[in-house]
Amino acid sequence: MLNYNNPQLVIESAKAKEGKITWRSPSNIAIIKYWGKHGIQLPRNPSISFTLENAYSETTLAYRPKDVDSSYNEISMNFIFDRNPNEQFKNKTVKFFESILDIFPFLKQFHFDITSRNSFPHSAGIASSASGMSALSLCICSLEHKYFNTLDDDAAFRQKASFVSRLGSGSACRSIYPGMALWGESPEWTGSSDLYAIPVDDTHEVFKSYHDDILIVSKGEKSVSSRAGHGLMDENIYADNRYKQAKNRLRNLKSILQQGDVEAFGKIAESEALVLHALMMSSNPPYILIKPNTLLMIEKIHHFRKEMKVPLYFSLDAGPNLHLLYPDEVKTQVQEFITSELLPHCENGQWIKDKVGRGPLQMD
Ligand code: 2P0
Repeated sequence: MLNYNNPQLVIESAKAKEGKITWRSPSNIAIIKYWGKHGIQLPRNPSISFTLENAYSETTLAYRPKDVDSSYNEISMNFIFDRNPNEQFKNKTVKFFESILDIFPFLKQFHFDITSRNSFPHSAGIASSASGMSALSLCICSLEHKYFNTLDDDAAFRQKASFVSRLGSGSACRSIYPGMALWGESPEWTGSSDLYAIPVDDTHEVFKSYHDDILIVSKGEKSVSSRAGHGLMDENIYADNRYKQAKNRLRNLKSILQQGDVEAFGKIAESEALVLHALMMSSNPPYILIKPNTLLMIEKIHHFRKEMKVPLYFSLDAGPNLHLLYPDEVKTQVQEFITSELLPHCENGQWIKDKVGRGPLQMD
């Protein structure tokens, strides 16, 4: 089993200097969903996603050697989110740093000032743990490389960044790669692993410029967190069949992606979204994250697809907002439909035009 624990990664105190590292890392939308986990952030089934372009987090990790009189046993940091100190994010990040000290013992040697922002509007109901945790993990891996010259090879760097991101938030491990990424062991995909995501680049051209427009149905805080939602899968009576279904779908998806079959792809994406929410509704206690306007727009999308014969399909994350998936060649027609038919049902008419992206970028 891959083990990144390394007690050697300690910096000679005379060599520790101050500096900063910035990464921009995108969110992603799962086509086959990860829902249910075990052990230390291990998925119950493999998942695959599109990495997005315009919905991203940008995180700066500023570091300086700790003062001589401060404790070397504690993580020391401030966390600024959207220009304001954020205690909730700070506490979450301190816990995350503590959980990866065996991998990065040098994290105890610095004080950190972490500054982060999202490109998408604050609390727009867009999953930010994938972009936020992947951006932070990339910064930490860059810091390791800076001091120890360990991660020169791009594939090794990304694999470690994906492994570390997974420990912060499962879905974050897929954001490390451009295009599409697969997380979880799947016999058809060579090199796939439960420990990190791998890039999926042998897809048909049509999927390399796919659109994912995000329609904001509600910006409100979710009533049940994803962490709690994953936990409820342990007692869900449909869980075993669900895990089997996801594995089978991933098997079928390989040829669909290679052949560019947008209809078969869309059918799977839509069913995955509905199954995800059905699992929530069949949890104990049950809960519902979609809103009346989510359903209203789903009906309009189905009607438009049938009448116009356009391969427009939807997905959903763990929330009420709709992700509209479609190939570039129908962009004009679909965006006209969104503007005239769907935006009136969005909160403040808000939407984010997004598409398959280039993956994370180092900014400095
Ligand atoms: C996914 N989601 O595959 C699924 C589908 C949301 C809907 O993984 O507890 O924030 O941090 O590992 O990754 C969201 O849950 O959960 C998620 P943790 P995460 O994208």
